[in-house]
Amino acid sequence: MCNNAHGTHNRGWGRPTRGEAVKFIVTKWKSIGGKAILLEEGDITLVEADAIVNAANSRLSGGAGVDGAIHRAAGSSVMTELDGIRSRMGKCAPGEAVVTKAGRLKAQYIFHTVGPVYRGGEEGEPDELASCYRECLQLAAERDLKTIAFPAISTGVYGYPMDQAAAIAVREIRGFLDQPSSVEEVRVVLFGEESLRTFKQALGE
Ligand code: AR6
Repeated sequence: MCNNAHGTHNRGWGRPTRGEAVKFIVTKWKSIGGKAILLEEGDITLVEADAIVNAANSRLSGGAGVDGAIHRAAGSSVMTELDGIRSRMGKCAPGEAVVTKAGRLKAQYIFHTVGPVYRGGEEGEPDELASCYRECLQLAAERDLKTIAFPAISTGVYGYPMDQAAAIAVREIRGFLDQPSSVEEVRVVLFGEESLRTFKQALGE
């Protein structure tokens, strides 16, 4: 096991450390302070973390992909809470995030963030996607949370190329973990081996 600063290691753990979602923990990266990024393949709704990030839409109205799966798994209390948020603040812009409790998920909170729709990459999408990660990590730190799980925001219905999205995600998470905060572990939960491979490359494996 490689625990050197900014090192990575592969370890074929046959079972997850927590929860049942994760088939395999493939890569663990540790910052100088011992904080970790875990890349995992599985269903994020089954992951245990203090906060789980949802890839939502601006209307916060639920949808397909991760959004649909999270609402189904968490139950209707989450949409009821979002209804209240929506009536107070209207739409949630790309790059921003709102917080609800997590219903039946094994988490305290869901951070609903709105990724950019990919339109070629020159209309501010990289900044918006980076902001999604930063905002959610900041929300976790403000709540003194230790663990947070992200899906690959914008890489499904919103069409962001996985390699570009992975590079942004890894850069933002690493940058955040290099600063002092309560957050000790960031899990990126990916659907499919191809996504996992791409994130692994972004992590420098
Ligand atoms: N666990 C982990 N990853 C998942 C899961 C899951 N259960 N389900 C899908 N993915 P997407 P977006 C992966 O489309 O691109 C919704 O309709 C998926 O393979 O969920 O940000 C919203 O309401 C992909 O790599 O989110 C919005 O309208 C990644 O998660 C819109 O989709 C993100 O795919 C948001 O689109």
